[in-house]
Amino acid sequence: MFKKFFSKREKESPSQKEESSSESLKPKDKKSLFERFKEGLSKTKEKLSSVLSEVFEVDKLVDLNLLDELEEKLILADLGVETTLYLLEPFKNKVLKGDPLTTKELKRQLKEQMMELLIEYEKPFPPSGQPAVLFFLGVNGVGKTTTIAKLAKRYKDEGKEILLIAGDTFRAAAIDQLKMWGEKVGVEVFHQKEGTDPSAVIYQGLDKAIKDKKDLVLIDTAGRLHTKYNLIEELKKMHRVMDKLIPKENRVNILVLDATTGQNALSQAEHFSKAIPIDALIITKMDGTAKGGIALSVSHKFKLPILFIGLGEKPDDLLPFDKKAFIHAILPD
Ligand SMILES: Nc1nc2c(ncn2[C@@H]2O[C@H](COP(=O)(O)OP(=O)(O)OP(=O)(O)O)[C@@H](O)[C@H]2O)c(=O)[nH]1
Ligand SMILES: [Mg+2]
Repeated sequence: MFKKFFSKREKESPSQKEESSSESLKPKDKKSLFERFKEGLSKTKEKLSSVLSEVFEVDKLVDLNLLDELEEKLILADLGVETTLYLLEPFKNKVLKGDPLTTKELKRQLKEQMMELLIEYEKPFPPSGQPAVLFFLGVNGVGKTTTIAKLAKRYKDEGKEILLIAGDTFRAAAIDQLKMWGEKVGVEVFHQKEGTDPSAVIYQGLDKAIKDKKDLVLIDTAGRLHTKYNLIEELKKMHRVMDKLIPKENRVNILVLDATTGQNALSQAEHFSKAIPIDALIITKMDGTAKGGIALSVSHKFKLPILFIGLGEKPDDLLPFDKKAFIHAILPD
């Protein structure tokens, strides 16, 4: 399987290669992806639709009162103050100038602006290096380990040789959890004892991945640490260790955020981006919350693309982020 996968890729032109390496970010089946977004995001949709339908109920001319009302509702749907004001500013200016604007047109333009606000991931994902390395960070409980398992399954199914590194040495159960997922999904896990320096585990794991010619390495980290070190310093150290072995262009630092925490996700993004450069986001637990608007807020504020969203606990419940499907799911026509 592995050999077949590579002999096929060797014959491809560079542009074909690039296309196939970012294949997993492309919706494989538009219709089912759309349906799954709709189902998974139903709580956010209900909230947004119920608040917005009052505003958009009848097609009438927009005035400042209506925009104030809309402002309040978008903030309640967890788009955050900054993003909401940014979205509504052009409409306020229009109304203040006395230009006619209907609620129907407002809704259409609002959706268009939401699309522009969501940053696209422009590079191939995962990177094409051997190995490509995905480094996961985020506070405890956001879903890092589960997301790693879901992605490991996804890329194993595509024929990639994968290694997981148990860089969360904070507690034995975290190592066991990753080992359990490794067995379930059928991928190798590199681990050391609880309490080992996570940077050392990462170094040894990456060294092994290079020797074993793995295609893809996914590194789990802890949202907290034992000791004297603080988390930020420890993450910086892990980053320096990766610098020694893997070129930057072959690595993606992924911040995992839990949608149910709403605006708190913004302070997490701020906190972690002080440690290392964040390249992209994965937002989990979108299925359990009406706070899906956080995706717009965090992507806008930190100019970060969202790679995937988590819509459940099972290995297949991770979908590539499709901004059109997302906006349509939370704000249907
Ligand atoms: N509903 C739902 N639950 C999820 C999703 N992603 C993760 N979870 C659940 O969230 C809980 C925490 O997930 P973990 O993967 O252990 O989180 P973690 O970030 O690794 O946590 P620590 O190891 O403590 O730092 C688990 O019960 C997961 O099943 C999701 O997209 N939807
Ligand atoms: Mg974990």
